[in-house]
Amino acid sequence: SPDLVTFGETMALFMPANARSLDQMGTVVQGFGGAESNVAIGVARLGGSVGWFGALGRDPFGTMIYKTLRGEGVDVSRARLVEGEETGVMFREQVAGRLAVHYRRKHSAASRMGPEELDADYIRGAKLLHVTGITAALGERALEAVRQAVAIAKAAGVKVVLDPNLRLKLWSAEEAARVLLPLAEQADYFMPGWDELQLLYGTEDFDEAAARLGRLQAVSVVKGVGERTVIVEGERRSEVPFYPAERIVDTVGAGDGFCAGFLAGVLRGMSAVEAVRLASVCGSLVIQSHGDWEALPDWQTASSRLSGQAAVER
Ligand code: KDG
Repeated sequence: SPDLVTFGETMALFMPANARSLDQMGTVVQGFGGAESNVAIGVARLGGSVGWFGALGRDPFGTMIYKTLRGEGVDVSRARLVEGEETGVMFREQVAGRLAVHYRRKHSAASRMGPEELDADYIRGAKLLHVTGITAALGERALEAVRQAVAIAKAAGVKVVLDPNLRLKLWSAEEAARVLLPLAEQADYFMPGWDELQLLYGTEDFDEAAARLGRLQAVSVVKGVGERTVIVEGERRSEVPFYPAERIVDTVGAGDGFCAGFLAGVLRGMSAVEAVRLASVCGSLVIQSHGDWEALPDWQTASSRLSGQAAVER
């Protein structure tokens, strides 16, 4: 098995060119995205061994996603292209400077996923299992798959990473809290954004939230507390400033890039603080260009940023 295993829904993505809104006609850019596959691509580019699985329709979008993931070096041996089913689709647009997302995923192959998608030995053979609140929000059966995957991992000593990835178009903050907080109790790494944690815990007081996190067995990595990341481990707190971005083009995928950098760092044996530094470089590169994962760095690029050397091309 790969060192890191993740699963979820990956969708075709269409965005109008030139920051147009979708109620106007014009040229559209085609790509794809999915939180879990974004993480997988990021880890693979950083030299990590990673597998992604999930159900895709056997249609042009599923094929595009499958081939591209494989080309990026992600193990897709457990992914399925399902005959007669459809790959989910999402659209993104800029409306008055704000990003809006429209999903067409209700009847997708991935939203029908259940525990039968899991290859228990594949999970048992990994070092880390990455799960997100998006997969948990797809439906009862997908949630059951998440719970079973976590149980399989825990029983085998595989570390569990939980990124809540709250998508309020899929469920309410209350539903998310009811499902995700018990999962956080089982996680070894819990990676919420501060905005997400406020919704899950129902508090705007960071000290109160940190005290709750400190009672988890997990190392919690809270992104975006001001311009920094706070790592909470029991009573201990460490802070790492965000790596600066020269310009902000598209923030979607930054959390996944961050997660990829963090997990690649953990797999390389880095401390949590070092892994967050790497994570922050990856997040910063993602927000400086369009798309969820296209700008994710390879190891050489990331490590030269980390060591403060500007990459010189000549
Ligand atoms: O984190 C980025 C994801 O939101 C995006 O790629 C699409 O997985 C996705 C989702 O469900 O919103």
